[in-house]
Amino acid sequence: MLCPYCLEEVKEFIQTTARNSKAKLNTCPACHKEVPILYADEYHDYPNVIVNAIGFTQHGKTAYLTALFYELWVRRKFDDGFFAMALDDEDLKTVYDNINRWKKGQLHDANPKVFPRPTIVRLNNLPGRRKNINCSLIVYDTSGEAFLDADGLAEYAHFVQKAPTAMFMISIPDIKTNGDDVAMEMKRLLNIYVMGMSKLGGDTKQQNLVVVYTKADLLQEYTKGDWQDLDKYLKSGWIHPELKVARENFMRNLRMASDRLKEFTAKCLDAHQFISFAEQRFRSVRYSMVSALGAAPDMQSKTLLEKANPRCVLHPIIWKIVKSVLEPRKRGELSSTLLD
Ligand SMILES: Nc1nc2c(ncn2[C@@H]2O[C@H](COP(=O)(O)OP(=O)(O)OP(=O)(O)O)[C@@H](O)[C@H]2O)c(=O)[nH]1
Ligand SMILES: [Mg+2]
Ligand SMILES: [Zn+2]
Repeated sequence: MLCPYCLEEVKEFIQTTARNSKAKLNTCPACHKEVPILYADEYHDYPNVIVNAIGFTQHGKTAYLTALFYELWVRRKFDDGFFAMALDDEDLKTVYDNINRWKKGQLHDANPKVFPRPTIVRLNNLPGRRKNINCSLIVYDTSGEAFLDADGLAEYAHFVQKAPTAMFMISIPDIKTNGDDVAMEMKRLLNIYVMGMSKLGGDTKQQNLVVVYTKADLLQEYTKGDWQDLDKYLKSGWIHPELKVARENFMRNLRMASDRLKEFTAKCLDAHQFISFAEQRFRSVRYSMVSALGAAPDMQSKTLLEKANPRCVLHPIIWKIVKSVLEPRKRGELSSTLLD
C-alpha cells in the first residue's frame, strides 16, 4: 500500500486506538504519520491517481487545482450517482476553504517551496462507458520554484516519481510576457524533469506525460483563423460539435483534441524538439488545454472580474485516470475499458 505522505510502499498501516478516546487510528510504519482510516480500509476499492502539477512559478497550478476541486465538488452533477468526498478533517477543510475563497473570487499567493502535504479527494461513480469508476485523487501542489532545476525537483517534488503519469502545466501567455521563447521554455521544463527523475532513480520511459496548456482564455492571439476549433473546444469542451451527440464519444473527443493540440505545438509554437524529446522519453504523450478562471482576473485586487467559469479542467484528470488506472488494469483490451 502506498503511504500518501511519505510515498513509501508499505505492507500495511499500523492500527492503534487514540490515547484519550476510543477513536481508531492508522499510522504509516515508515513516516509515522496518521493515515485516514477510510484510505487504509478501502485501499483496494479506490485505486490511487497521483495528481502532480509540474510547472514553473505562476503558471497556474494552484488555480487549476482549485478549479478542479470546485468542478468536482460543486459543478459536476452527473446523473449516475457521482459524488466526491474527503477522507479526513484536514482535507475536508482544505477543499472547503479553497472553494469558498474561489467563490468569492480570491486567488492564492505563490506556494512556498516545501514538500507539500497532499489533499486526498475520493471520487465515487465517475461515469464510464460500461462501468462507473471509483478512485482516490492524491493531489500535490508545490511551488514552481521546485521545478527550476533537477536538484530542486528531487528535494521538493519527489512525489512526481511515483505517479504513472506526469502532468506539465505550461502557461504560454506567461512565457511570452516574460519575453522568453515558448519552445525553449517547454524544453527546459522537460529537460529538468527528465534529469530530476533520473536523480530520484525513476525512469520517465515508464511514465505517461500529459501536457496541459493553462490560462487558455488568454490564447486568443493563437486560436483564431486556422485554429478556431481550439477556441471552440475550450468554450464547449468538444473539439467537433458532431461528437457531442453521445457520451460514448467522450474519449474520442479527448484524443482528437490531444492530436490537434500536438499539431498546434508543432506548427504554432514551433516546439518540434519538445515533441520528439517527450515522445522518446515517455511511454505516451497527450495534450490538453484548460482555463481555471475562464477569464483574466483583476491583478491589482487579485479578485476575479467575473464569476470563475472553469473550462475543460476535468480533461487532464480523465487522461490521468485512463493512464494510471484503466490502461494498466486492462492493457491489451482497451476497447472494453470503462471510459473508452
Ligand atoms: N487569465 C487567467 N489567469 C489565470 C488562470 N489561472 C491562473 N491565473 C493567474 O495566474 C496567477 C498565478 O496562478 P497560480 O495558480 O497561483 O500559479 P502557480 O503555478 O500555482 O504559482 P506558484 O505557486 O508560484 O508555483 C493567478 O494569480 C492568476 O492571476 C486562468 O485560467 N486564466
Ligand atoms: Mg501555486
Ligand atoms: Zn508514510
